[in-house]
Amino acid sequence: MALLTPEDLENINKQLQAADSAVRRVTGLDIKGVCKDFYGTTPCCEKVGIVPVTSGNGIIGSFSESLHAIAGYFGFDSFVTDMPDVSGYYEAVRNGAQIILMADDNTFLAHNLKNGKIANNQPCTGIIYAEIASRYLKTDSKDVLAVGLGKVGFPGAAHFVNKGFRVYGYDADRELLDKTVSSLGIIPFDPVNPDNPGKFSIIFEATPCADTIPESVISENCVISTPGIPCAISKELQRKYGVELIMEPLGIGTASMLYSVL
Ligand code: NAD
Ligand code: 2YG
Ligand code: MG
Repeated sequence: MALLTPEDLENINKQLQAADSAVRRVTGLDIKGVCKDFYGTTPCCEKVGIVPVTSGNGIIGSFSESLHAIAGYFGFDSFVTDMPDVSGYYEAVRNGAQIILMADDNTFLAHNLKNGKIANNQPCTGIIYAEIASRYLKTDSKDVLAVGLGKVGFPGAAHFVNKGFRVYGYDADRELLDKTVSSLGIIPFDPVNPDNPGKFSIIFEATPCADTIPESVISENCVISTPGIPCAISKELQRKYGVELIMEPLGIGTASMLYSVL
């Protein structure tokens, strides 16, 4: 799995503010508003304990601090434990955490100790980026292009299907694409011959690669909702087509996790 770097997380508050403005332009609501409306939950007084984890590739500089900033941004009272790992978990619970946030290289979870709800970052991220794009105010189109159908992309594509969208899907892994086509009933998309079905006003991307969206499918003022890092399209294409880009490295997915466990 592609891991976040401290560079991805630089100026996380600014990145969140920019993402909030984009989400507002696309949906009429800010990130918090979409989460509240989608999950039907509102934070009240839940204390969030953030536990740094040293296993595998170890602590990512500013990961825990970024989660602290993100939790605060969305109105949650949070703290980062002094100790990592099991000692940190113990410290978080002893200090009154109701929700635990922690991540190793494979799993980033939110666990609400009071109601037992648990969330995984990958599906929560895919679903909320799909939900945001599905609310695009400037189109009535029910067609979506989904590029990247892995642990984030699959739940995102499934969310569009559940909401009644016609989903065209592509993944570089042919076997995964075939499996997803049959399990979700989506339409396979061929980026080498993208003439049919033409251009999209809603595109969802979740790959760890750059430049994954062919220019020929990008329509004027389309929304590209992409948790995938690095960005799916160049700055030039973004400008050329007036693309409304929803892309942020950690906060939108974390908000989705937190609201889902309330
Ligand atoms: P994954 O490995 O499970 O899935 C990625 C998929 O992309 C794979 O199926 C792979 O075959 C496919 N792929 C790779 N190159 C491709 C290409 N050029 N065209 C089409 N498909 C291609 O990974 P994941 O856990 O789903 O994560 C996807 C991306 O999302 C990563 O960059 C990850 O860091 C990022 N991510 C971001 C957030 C966020 O909050 N922004 C949260 C979680 C993950
Ligand atoms: O506690 C720490 O500092 C580390 N153990 C955190 C490790 C997180 C690893 N996961 C990732 O980098 C991401 N692919 C998942 C994070 C979601 C947002 N992109
Ligand atoms: Mg995110």
